[in-house]
Amino acid sequence: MKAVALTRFLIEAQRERGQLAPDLRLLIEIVARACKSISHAIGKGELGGVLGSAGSTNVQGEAQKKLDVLSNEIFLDANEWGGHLAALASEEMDDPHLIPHRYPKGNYLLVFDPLDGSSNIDVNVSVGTIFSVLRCPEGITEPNAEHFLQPGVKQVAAGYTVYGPSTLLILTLGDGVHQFTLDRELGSFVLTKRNLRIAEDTSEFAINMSNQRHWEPPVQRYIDELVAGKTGPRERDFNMRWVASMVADVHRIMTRGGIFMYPLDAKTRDKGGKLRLMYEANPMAMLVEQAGGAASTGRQRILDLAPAALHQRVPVILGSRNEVERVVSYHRSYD
Ligand code: AHM
Ligand code: MG
Repeated sequence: MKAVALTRFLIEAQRERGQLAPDLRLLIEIVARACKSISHAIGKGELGGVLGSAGSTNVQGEAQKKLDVLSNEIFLDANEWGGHLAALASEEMDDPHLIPHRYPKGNYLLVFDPLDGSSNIDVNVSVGTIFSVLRCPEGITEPNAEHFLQPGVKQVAAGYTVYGPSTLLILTLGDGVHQFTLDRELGSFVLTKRNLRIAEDTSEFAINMSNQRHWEPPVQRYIDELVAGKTGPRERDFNMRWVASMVADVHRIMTRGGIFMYPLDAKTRDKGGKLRLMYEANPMAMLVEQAGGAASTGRQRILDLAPAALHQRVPVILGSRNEVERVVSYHRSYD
């Protein structure tokens, strides 16, 4: 079978299924190109002089790595001139970035985490980029943060790239989830899996166990039952994996099922959780639901949340549907 490059996949989606506006196709192609540049910079590692701290902090008070800053710049440079965007917002910028006046403005808003899992960069473990595409409200030419505050159900596309042993792009345009692998020689993303599906059941979970003492009772109960194994109420053994890069942990679930949790706990309660709604939870929730899984805060479907702030944090529980529903039912019985 002939390899299908991302460009062809997008053109066919536009032509055959009529589901893709030309400016959205351009947007996805430009995002993919930016991800290729990030992949290239990461691949150079120590030789590129890009490892280590940038000596600055972002809006959330987190220390920025050189690659956080570089990846953010790559995204801005790539996306400014195409005429497809009205503005961009990212984990690394306090406020939305408007398209400079010298370029035409488009109909979409792009929200992204340029380099997720950046604590893993210096130890050569997988990191990634997460992005979400929203429509700019009609008649708005100078969008501000408020115009980005749309619930996740309004996303028109979402995706992530994993910079691992190979670089993968996982994409949804609201019609299933598809995987592309970067062919480094050709410099293009090639379709390698259509319609990823997350198994409804699983025996694998991902959570930072060092936070156990801080969890709420429903999460304590759920994890206690899993680690009790064959002799516990679940009557089987569960395995645990935690890469500490959301993209890598979610990608494992996309590939072979599982449940990923960054629940509310005593450490993050004041902030509302650890992970960010707009550029981490929402795009991942859209992808997971499109692949047949579920995504909840424990109390609410993530995609239904009405965001109150650009950098808002939320608890995240996502993956295999039956496990997510079980955790949600435990929350219900304690609340
Ligand atoms: P980042 O966007 O600053 O990299 O933080 C988000 C990351 C996620 O990728 C990951 O799930 C989590 O933080 C890891 O947290 P922990 O350090 O508790 O393992
Ligand atoms: Mg992140």
